Amino acid sequence: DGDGGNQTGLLTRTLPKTARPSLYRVLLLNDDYTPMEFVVHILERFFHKNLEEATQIMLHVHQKGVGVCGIFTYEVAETKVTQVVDFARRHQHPLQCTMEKE
Ligand code: TYC
Repeated sequence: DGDGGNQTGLLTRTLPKTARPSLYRVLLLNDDYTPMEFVVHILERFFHKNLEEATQIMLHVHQKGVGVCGIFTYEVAETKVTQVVDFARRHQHPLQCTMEKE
């Protein structure tokens, strides 16, 4: 593996190269009904933010309409979106969470 002949007759070694996975932003969207404390709880529970970080992100979303909760590989991002939306629906809140390629 890695040793190759070429037209020069020299033996060269090919370095193993690992491709980086594509990354995805997980986004929270603002709405008029989901309580602020519930959004803070989501950010603590699913995105491992402390109270200060979670409050900053929640207020950013409240003021600007959208904000980034975290950046993950595809399957992790997809799982976060599902967990957040399921948790919000179980508590009867309309909170929307989505993902986009970085
Ligand atoms: N706008 C909501 C309120 O005033 C709070 C909120 C913040 C809702 C962020 C969703 O992603 C959200 N209660």
